[in-house]
Amino acid sequence: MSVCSALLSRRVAGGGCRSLRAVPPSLIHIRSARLAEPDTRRSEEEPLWEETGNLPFSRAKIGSFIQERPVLKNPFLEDALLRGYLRRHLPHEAAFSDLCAFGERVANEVDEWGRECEITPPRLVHFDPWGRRVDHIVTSSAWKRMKDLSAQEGLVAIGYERSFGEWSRVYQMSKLYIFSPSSGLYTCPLAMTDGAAKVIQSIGVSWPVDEAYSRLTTRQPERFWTSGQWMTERQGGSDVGSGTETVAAPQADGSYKLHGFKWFTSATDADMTLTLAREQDRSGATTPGSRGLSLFYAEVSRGEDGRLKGIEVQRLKDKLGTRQMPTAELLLDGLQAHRISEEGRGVASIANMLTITRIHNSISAAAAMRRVVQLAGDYATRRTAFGKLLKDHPLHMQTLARMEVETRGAFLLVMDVCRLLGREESGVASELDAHLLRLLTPVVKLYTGKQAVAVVSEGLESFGGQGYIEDTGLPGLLRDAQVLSIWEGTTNVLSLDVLRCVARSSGMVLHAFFTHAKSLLAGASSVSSLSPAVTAVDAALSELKDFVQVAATREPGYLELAARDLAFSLARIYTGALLIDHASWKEASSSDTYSALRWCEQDLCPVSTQQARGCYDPSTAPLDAALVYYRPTQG
Ligand code: MFK
Repeated sequence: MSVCSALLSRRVAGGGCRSLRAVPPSLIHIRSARLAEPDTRRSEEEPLWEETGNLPFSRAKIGSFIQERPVLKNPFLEDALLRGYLRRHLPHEAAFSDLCAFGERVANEVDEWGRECEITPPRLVHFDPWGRRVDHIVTSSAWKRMKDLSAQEGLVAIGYERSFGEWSRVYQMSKLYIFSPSSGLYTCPLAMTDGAAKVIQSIGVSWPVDEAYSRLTTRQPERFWTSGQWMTERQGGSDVGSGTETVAAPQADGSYKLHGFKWFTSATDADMTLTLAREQDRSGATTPGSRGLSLFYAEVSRGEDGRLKGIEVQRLKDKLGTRQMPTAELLLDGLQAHRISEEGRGVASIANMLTITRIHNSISAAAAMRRVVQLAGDYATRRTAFGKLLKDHPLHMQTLARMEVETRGAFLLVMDVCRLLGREESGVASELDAHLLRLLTPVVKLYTGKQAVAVVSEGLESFGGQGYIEDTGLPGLLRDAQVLSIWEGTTNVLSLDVLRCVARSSGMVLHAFFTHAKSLLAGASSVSSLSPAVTAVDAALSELKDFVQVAATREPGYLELAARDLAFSLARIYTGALLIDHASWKEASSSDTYSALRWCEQDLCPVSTQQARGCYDPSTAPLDAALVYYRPTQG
């Protein structure tokens, strides 16, 4: 007989507490805890509980059960798809051992720093104790360590060293992928640093940006610079052509002084920036619209008096997430700068930066999904409910499996874009590759941004209430995911960018899309287990082709209404083809096949589905507006 049941029998025999037999053990514990409070009379049984060493709630009053936390393990070793993808495409021992060692460092060291960045957010000190304006952005020591680590690990440099030729971007982005969720958002300055290096490289590495380029791409922490990208002004971040008020006043020495107000400048502690401004002519006049915008390079430095030269930091942004990172409003008050694009070619020149930062954004999105799936999967092996571990509840596992499928799709889509970028940069890209890169960059950004919010939100739910508790570190994942669909172009702006590149290429980007997707399917045609998926993607491609043919004959507003669904269709179809392709690899696992099949069960071509319902017909726009603004008349 256990001590507990012996006790119960004794009490019942004494007639003192008959009803206890029906009371669940947990309530008995609560009762005995009350008895143990200092001012309460001690019960006669208590010495016996103490003797047995079985006196729960006697001190802490919180019970003995403590839920085990989810454990972050080496994110490289834990990621079967990442390792499989690299084994297939980049089977280099050096890359594997570097990623493995970095994964170890992320789990055992860097993740803590990321947490420190979150709980020690940057703050702005406007004045020194004697009243002198200094505008110091004070960041945590962890944030500074992230900068050194980024240089040492070559998180930007790898993309420019090109040690692995056309696969160098895949290698670089794999590192960023395992780093991102532990990075305390340091991936944001790295994205812009990478984008700035890319812009400089495409313009030409010469004065005045040669020194900057070497610092952006170095592995030496003491030389490493990060860059900002100051584009958004008070009128907004999407319509840059109309919204940019900053003017560039030419100086006698050929440089410029910038005057303007930048409304969202991320990672404001950067060492330099690329920014847009309107060049003034001799009379001070500027050209309106995008045609008046040029691209400028400026260093962020301080004078001997400690003040920022030509910049005032108005305030730090109070953001939903990404609080680890300083985002500020800046008054440019005569900031010295150099024009690095041709006059009026600012938007086209900064587009290279947008391509890079949008790919980084997509890496962060896929990485956020992967992280929450890893943690939720680990937690399911530690958490018991309704008599068994969560992992033994089929419905729970179905939910995690769906998250896994989304994560796999996002990963393959973004890695394929990195593959294309690497090919372009190493000079081996075909025309088809170049078209695909242009089309898929907005597609991957907009699709993974949305997926990340959904998957991370679902992931939090899989922890129950603990997913909602700040110091677990989990809510921060969701807050930080929300920026991914906003930053660097919203879903709708990027959907319109898809239309832009279709129109500007006279449809060649779509031709490349169909050709490559078909070739991916062709490689899997002999794998019978994949045939339902192949059939589904094939059918979706036909539907998409039909849509394009019909849309080409309709009024311009038709395509605009369809833009978002079109972009989603491109993402789902292409991702389906990539999952199929990966699953047809000779070393693929049954999970690779299963995820391809599952992915392809969804509506792969929503633009066709919605078209059949008349959702883009001319009557739709006024009906949508009427629905949004419907107000019942009184009574
Ligand atoms: C993690 C930190 C988070 C902190 C919180 C952040 C909150 C949000 C803060 C922000 O605001 S982030 C800023 C987000 N803004 C953007 O990403 C810009 C979004 N807007 C666009 O992308 C617009 O489409 C764009 C500004 C590019 C439209 O400008 P235009 O001038 O109307 O474009 P236009 O005339 O179609 O194209 C001009 C040239 O650029 C053309 O070249 P050409 O003259 O040679 O033909 C285009 O081909 C080229 N171009 C435009 N987009 C391109 C591109 N080239 C390549 N790729 C692209 N995506």
